[in-house]
Amino acid sequence: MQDALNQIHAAALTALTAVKTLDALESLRVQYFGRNGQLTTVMKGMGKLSKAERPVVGKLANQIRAELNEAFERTAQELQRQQQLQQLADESVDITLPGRKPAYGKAHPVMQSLERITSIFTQMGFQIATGPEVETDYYNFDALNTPSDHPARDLHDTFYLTDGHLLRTHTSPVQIRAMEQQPPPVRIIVPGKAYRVDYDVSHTPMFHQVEGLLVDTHVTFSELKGILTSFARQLFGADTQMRFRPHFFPFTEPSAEVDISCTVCGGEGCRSCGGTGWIEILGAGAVDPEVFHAVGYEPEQVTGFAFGMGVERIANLQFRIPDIRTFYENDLRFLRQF
Ligand code: 2NL
Repeated sequence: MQDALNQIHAAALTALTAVKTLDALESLRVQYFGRNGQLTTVMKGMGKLSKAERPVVGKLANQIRAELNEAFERTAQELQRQQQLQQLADESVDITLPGRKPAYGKAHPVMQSLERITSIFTQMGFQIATGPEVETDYYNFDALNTPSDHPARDLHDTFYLTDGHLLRTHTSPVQIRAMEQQPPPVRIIVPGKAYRVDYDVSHTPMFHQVEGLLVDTHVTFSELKGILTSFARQLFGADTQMRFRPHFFPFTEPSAEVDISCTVCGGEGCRSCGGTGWIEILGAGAVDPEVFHAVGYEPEQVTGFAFGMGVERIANLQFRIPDIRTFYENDLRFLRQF
């Protein structure tokens, strides 16, 4: 029996050195001290010993139990200490790490162009005006000297809604509304979305326009040329050349399409300008008397000029995008380049 006790003692001490967790320690404790534990079982058998053996074996058993208890207690303390150290290491914060940089958003490239265009005109004294994108036939066409049977309506493929409503095909209706609401002089710039049934490398069904309108008692075509020349030189550079080509719009007379010297070759002729040296950037003209008549202005008393440009087209010239549809595909790899 003494041998058995000594073996249990030695085996328990060896097992203790291998214990790595408090859970493992507890199951080891049960294995020796539990109700059916090895030490408990041996001690239960002491009743069968002779009177002479009992005190000797009993003393040894008590001594071993005390020693093992103490060893278990020491191991428990050591494991608890290790667990605490591990927890501290896991939860430690490195205060020397640099902070995370917040991801800044920025304006969409088309909006960057639109804001540059409008700011050039506001610096020249134009006020920004905006209005509804869902319009009536009257504001989008009739008031702009484009009645239902006018051939110019074929130029716009219009998104028609119900009840005589439509998605505006240009931002011009905003100028009509502005003139209805205030007497001359008017000096406004109208940025906004417009819609046409159109989809190819240079057209998306939704696009942006900036239109301008200046109405006063003695506004001339030469002032229009001066303002647009100043605008183009601020946007494309001081040595930009201008060309005004006669054109037709239902709402202006006379009308012109306006070209700038090619931003790529400077006018020599290259692939970008189709070998002509010129690139069209906007349309313009003197406001047709019929338009003044529609808004209640006296055509004999006032003159005015108006112009309009496509923002995607200008953004395209600035950023040189082969297909403007990529502006609206929401691919961040594309958009982050601007
Ligand atoms: C273009 C040409 C243009 C206008 C827009 C306008 C507005 C009123 C009266 C007269 Cl209320 N005209 N707008 C005039 C000429 C040209 O736009 O190519 N736009 C992209």
